[in-house]
Amino acid sequence: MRIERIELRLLRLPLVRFFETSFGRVYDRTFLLVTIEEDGAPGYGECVADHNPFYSYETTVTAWHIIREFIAPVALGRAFEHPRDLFGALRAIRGHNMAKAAVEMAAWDLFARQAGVPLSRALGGTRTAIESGVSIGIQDTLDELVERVEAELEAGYRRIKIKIKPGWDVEAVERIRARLDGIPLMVDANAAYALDDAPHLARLDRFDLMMIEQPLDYDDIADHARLQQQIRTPICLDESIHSVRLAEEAIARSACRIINIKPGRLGGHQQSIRVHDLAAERGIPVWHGGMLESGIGRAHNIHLSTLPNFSLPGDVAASRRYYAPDLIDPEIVVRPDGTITVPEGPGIGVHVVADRIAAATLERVELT
Ligand code: OSB
Ligand code: MG
Repeated sequence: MRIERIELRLLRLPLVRFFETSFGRVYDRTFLLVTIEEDGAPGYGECVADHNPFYSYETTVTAWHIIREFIAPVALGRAFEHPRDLFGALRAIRGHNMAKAAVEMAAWDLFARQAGVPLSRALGGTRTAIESGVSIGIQDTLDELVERVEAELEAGYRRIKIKIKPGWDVEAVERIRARLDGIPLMVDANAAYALDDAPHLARLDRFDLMMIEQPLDYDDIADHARLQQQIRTPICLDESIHSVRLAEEAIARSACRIINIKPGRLGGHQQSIRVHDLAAERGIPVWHGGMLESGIGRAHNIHLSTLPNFSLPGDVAASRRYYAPDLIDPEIVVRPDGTITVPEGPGIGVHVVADRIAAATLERVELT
């Protein structure tokens, strides 16, 4: 493929409902949309970098800068045999995985469209439907939390994840368990604790949680290994796993028993497949994380989730939980059995609504 044109847009969409993590509460989502083109055929990629550098150091502004000044010249400069070659071609750029991923994923979409196959097939996926879970943010009250958990179970979701932070953890889980014993339940701390909190986190052990996601700092594999020796609940790493090498290190040091895969964090589909394969080899289950994506990024996530070692429900939920309307039509729906059907058309296989994108656009640039 030869990428002839890259369009970069900065978009803002209001969230259907606020989302609160240990980083704070948000009411809307700002992100970049990358559209690439060859012979008039498009490829779409969503950059999951946020307005602020809280989840990762990347922001919409750094991603814009890195794509425009450094990634686009490489991507536009030569023909690629396969989208899997793009990440390696960007090696000289250190980090900035979210910026790289947006362009790489757009290239995969274009590649699959040109081949006339669904992206899932191009990625090596095998499923026709994926299992959906939900991530429920911190609420104003524990009563509201329990209500939301019940509503999502009612909608069919196959596992519930709640966000935790100091002051909103053991009691929150206790309240849910008191009412809904036995449901598949997990927690995500987004790095809100320190190793000294181990005795406190061990109080979660009696609730039979599927896992605790990223309890400690984003760059701390050593302390996660120490923590895992002090708690029974399996640790899952999200923020800490930026590369195949870090995944290997975390597994080797027993810093986690499960890995959350987000292509934005890892630099795209190719690196995600490599972490997926490595984890499979080492007997570590993976699941697909979410970054409050619009339907475009969400469609990518669905396709990647069709690989066989995505053996736990992901944070890949229905459009209506996030954006109404979504940027795609029809929107992504979760069936009453808690699964999402994988789109069958070429590429990401969803129809992108141009005027909704135009309406949400704050800035736009075209690179050739
Ligand atoms: O840690 O998984 C996370 C959203 C934004 C940033 C980080 C995370 C999340 C979520 C939401 O948990 C997942 C989703 O529903 O998209
Ligand atoms: Mg997480």
